[in-house]
Amino acid sequence: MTTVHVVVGGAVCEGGRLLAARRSAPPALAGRWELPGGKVEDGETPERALERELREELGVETEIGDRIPGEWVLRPGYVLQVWTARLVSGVPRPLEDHDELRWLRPGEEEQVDWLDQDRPAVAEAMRRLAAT
Ligand code: 9L3
Ligand code: MG
Repeated sequence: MTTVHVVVGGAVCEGGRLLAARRSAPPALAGRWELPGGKVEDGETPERALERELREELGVETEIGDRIPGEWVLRPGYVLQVWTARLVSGVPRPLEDHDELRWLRPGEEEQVDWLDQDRPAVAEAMRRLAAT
């Protein structure tokens, strides 16, 4: 039996902008931008995992919203799934695994070098922001 591991990413939106986070590790990914998040642990739902990751990485409490449809292969056995998220308390800071954060409005997404697998979800999150 093979297990597919899920990595969850958060499309954190506030005030019509999407949060982008620049990775500081590992070396192969450092400098690339992503939707913050990480691996779902055993016994965790993806939503709870994302809340935990956003708390650990950014120091914020969030409410997880809709899933952005789709699933993107990161490497064999690992897929990225993305949920929208809303800030409940705290101001995001790059506490762990990131060295810079930016808030981007629709149309500004090409200002940063996203990880390839994040791009479709970023595009969809920006379409939703632009429509609201
Ligand atoms: N990853 C890709 N896009 C994302 C996230 C959160 C993660 N939006 C990739 C980078 C790592 C792997 O998934 O190779 C595990 O992520 P983490 O636990 O190092 O954040
Ligand atoms: Mg992470």
